[in-house]
Amino acid sequence: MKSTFYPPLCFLLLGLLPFATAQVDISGHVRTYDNDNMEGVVVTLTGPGVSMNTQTDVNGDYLFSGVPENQTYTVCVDHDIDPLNGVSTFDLVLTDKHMQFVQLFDTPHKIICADATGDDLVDVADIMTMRMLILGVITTYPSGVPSWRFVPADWVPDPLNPFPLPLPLQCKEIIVGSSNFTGVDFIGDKTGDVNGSAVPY
Ligand SMILES: [Ca+2]
Ligand SMILES: [Ca+2]
Repeated sequence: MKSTFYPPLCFLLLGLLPFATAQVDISGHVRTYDNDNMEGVVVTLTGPGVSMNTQTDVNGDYLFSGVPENQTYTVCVDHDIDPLNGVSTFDLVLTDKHMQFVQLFDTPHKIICADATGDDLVDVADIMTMRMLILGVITTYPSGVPSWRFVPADWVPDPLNPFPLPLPLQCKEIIVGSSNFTGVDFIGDKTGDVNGSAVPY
């Protein structure tokens, strides 16, 4: 009697499916140095064959879903809007006091904020730049300095000199395994605002 082999149906179906890579989620949070959540910050994720972007929500949180596992990725943040946000003559006074060693900034993040010219120094040129911005002589910071500069939240700067900022600027490289990757957090420093009066939007 002739016999015929019929492979199990599930094997046949598996043969029709494309190769599927397991996927994970990558998430994080963006805030100011004084813990205000930052909404609307553009977050990008790049890696082998992957380029995604999203924005932080009202709680400062972001999420990338369905990212292929076991890859190295770069997460970057950007929020280059409203350069004048939070910048007033009081910031000039405080920056001058820091420069004169009369009243030093109490966090290295304020030193980053004060460097309006982006040359990794806080000096009179920064005060002049802030003043020109307040007066409307300029509408953006020189040398491509963005309105907000971001550093990874787990970065530990020298409290007296946070420069140079960690590379790649405004980004963090992460090695993702087979589990969800959480806590890719950033701190935003508003250029020209050394007393935290900028609105964190
Ligand atoms: Ca400077
Ligand atoms: Ca201010």
